[in-house]
Amino acid sequence: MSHKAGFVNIIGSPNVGKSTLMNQILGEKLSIITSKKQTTRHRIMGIVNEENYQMVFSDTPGIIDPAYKLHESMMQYVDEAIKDADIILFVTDIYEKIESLKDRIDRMNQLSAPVILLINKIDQSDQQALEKLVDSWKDNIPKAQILPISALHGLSIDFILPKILEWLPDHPPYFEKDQLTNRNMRFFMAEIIREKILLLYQKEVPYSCEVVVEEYKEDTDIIRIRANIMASRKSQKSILIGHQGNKVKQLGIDSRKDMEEFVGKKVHLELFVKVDEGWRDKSGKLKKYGY
Ligand SMILES: Nc1nc2c(ncn2[C@@H]2O[C@H](COP(=O)(O)OP(=O)(O)OP(=O)(O)O)[C@@H](O)[C@H]2O)c(=O)[nH]1
Ligand SMILES: [Mg+2]
Repeated sequence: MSHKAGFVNIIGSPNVGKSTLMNQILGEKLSIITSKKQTTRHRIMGIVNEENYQMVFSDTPGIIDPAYKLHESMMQYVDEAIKDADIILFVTDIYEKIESLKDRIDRMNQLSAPVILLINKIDQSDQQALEKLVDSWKDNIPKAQILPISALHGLSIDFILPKILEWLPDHPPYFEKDQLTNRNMRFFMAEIIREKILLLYQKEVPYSCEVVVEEYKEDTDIIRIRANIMASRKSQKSILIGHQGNKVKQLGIDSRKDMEEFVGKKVHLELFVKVDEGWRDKSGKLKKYGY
């Protein structure tokens, strides 16, 4: 019996719904989601395994012009994902202006990999506007298969997998058939804390933080987790901690709740706020933090 396998890489602007889409396809919350841009900082693989195929999806950071070395690393993930894709899921939404995406469109047209263009958030569009948008996308990337969807509401998501399967190359599996991702528990725990930071704090603070899980210890009925939140400036440390530690306490409560859901077990969580001056622009630090 033949077996199909390949890399299906999700790329697009910040906030268009790439992570929502990957989670929806997997039926599992692997990637964190917030209404803020630059929520995703890494390439995160989510694997769909069936007897005769394996689809290795990659969620990637939203494409931006780098302002920090951190962003350069993030864009490197995107670049690699464009290069090693067997199939590209190019995500846009009903709000994006096609004219602002000229470079990306050119690149898609030059790629040999097939492109599925997903126009997301159709729950917020009307039929007429959507038809016009689909037509202009057809003109811009003629080779693309275009699907209007809503990742959040699961609209037309069922059409995506059969399309991918049509184009998926014959290949043996790349990963063990019971493997669901390329990331470990520590990574997902750190991401949960980062999501809660994005939700709980304003402006630049979430973007200046990195989360490092220092300890992940599984006992019979509880998992003990110790994590450091690294701020890039001293002034941000006190904001993160809050008056009498109120903010970081809330952060712990919110994070623990999601962690327990993710691991299906009780979690004991300890959080420490530290300063790592200017880490976002230091190559050595970025490497240490896994970028
Ligand atoms: N109305 C609507 N909102 C959506 C839809 N899909 C995603 N969103 C929302 O859009 C916001 C961004 O979603 P994400 O999945 O984090 O977007 P992303 O492209 O991964 O963003 P980055 O990681 O920052 O690049 C969140 O508030 C989602 O709830 C949709 O189909 N309809
Ligand atoms: Mg994302």
